Amino acid sequence: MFIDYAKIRVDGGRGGNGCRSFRREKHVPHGGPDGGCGGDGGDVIALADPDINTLIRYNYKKHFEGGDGKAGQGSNKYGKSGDDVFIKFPLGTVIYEIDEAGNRIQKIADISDENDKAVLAKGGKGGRGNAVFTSTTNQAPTRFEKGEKGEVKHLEVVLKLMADAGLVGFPNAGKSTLISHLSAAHPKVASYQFTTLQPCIGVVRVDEIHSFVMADIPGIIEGAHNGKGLGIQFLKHIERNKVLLYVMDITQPQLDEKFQTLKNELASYKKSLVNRESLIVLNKIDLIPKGDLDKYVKVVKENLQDKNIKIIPVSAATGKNLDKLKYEVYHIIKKLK
Ligand SMILES: Nc1nc2c(ncn2[C@@H]2O[C@H](COP(=O)(O)OP(=O)(O)OP(=O)(O)O)[C@@H](O)[C@H]2O)c(=O)[nH]1
Ligand SMILES: [Mg+2]
Repeated sequence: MFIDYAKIRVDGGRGGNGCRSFRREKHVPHGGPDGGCGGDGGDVIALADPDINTLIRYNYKKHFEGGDGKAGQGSNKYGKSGDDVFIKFPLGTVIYEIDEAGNRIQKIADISDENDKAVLAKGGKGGRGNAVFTSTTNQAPTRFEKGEKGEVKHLEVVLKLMADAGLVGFPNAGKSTLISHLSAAHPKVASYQFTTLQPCIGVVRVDEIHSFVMADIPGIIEGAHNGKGLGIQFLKHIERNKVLLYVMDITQPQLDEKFQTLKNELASYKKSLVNRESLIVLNKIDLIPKGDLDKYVKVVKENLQDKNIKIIPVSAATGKNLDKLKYEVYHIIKKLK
C-alpha cells in the first residue's frame, strides 16, 4: 500500500453578528425592534475526487477557511451565510483531527466512495438580532448576539492508495521490471525466484492528468494456497483491484497450463478473483527470435481455455509495447469507473 501524508488546517467561517435596531418611521415614534440575525459562517467540507490519487496538492496549500457570514441589518434583514469551501481528496483518504503536538484525537472522515462527503470544520452560527428577543414582557429588547467563531481544526490526512491494476504471475516473470518501467516505483529486480517479498505500488501516468495505480506482488507458484513459496496471503493487496494482469514469461513452455495454475491459486484465495477483468501480458519478447512472435502468441492463444482474454506481448526490459499496455489497462479501468 502506498501511503501519502499531509497536515492541513481548516477554519470554519465566522458567523455574522446579529443587529440591534428599532423601526423608524415618520409617524411611529417608538417603532418595534427590527434587528435581523447574522448569517452562519461557511463550513469547510471534504469531497471525494476519483480522478486524483495523491495528496501532493496539500504540500502547497495547507490552510482552508470557510467564508464569513454577513451581519444582520435593520428592517429584519438577515445577513447572508458565508460560502462553504470544498476540498477534494482521492479515494482511500482518511482524515484525523490532531492536537497541537500532532497526536491523533479522533478520525473525522473516511473518503472511500466517490459520493463521500464530510464536514471538516463547521462555520460559526450567526448571532441573533434583537427582533428575536421580543416577548410579552419585553417589547423593546436591546439584546443581540455576536456571531460565533467557526471551528478550527488541525488535521492529519492519510491516503492509503488502492491499486487499480494488480500484477500476478510466477516468480521471475518480470512483474517488478514491468512496474519499474511503467511508474516511479523501483522494487528490487533479480534473476532468482521470490525477489519481491513485499507488495509495492506505483502510479502509472497515462497523460498529464490521468493516471492509475498498479500493484506488484510476490510471485505465485503451484500450491501457494497450501503455503508453498510465499503463500497467497499477499493476494489481499490485489483483492480490490479492478484489473488483473497475468504476467508470463513467453520463453517458458505450457503457458496455458501456467495460466490455469495461476487462476487456480487465485480462486483458492477468493473465487471471484478469477472473474475479474484481466489481460495476459506475455513478457520477455526480446528473447525470442525476430519474426517468431506471432507464432508464439498464436500457440498460446490456441491452447488457452479462455478464448476471450486479451494477450499483450511486451518486453519490460526494452520497453517494447509498454505504451500499448498502459493505454489498454487505463481504458479498462476507465470503463469500469
Ligand atoms: N530479457 C528480458 N529479461 C527480463 C524482462 N523482464 C524481466 N526480465 C528479467 O527477468 C528477471 C526477473 O525479473 P523480475 O522483474 O524480478 O521478476 P518478478 O516477476 O518480479 O519476480 P519475483 O519478484 O521473484 O516474483 C530479471 O533478471 C529481469 O532482468 C524482459 O522483458 N526481457
Ligand atoms: Mg518481483
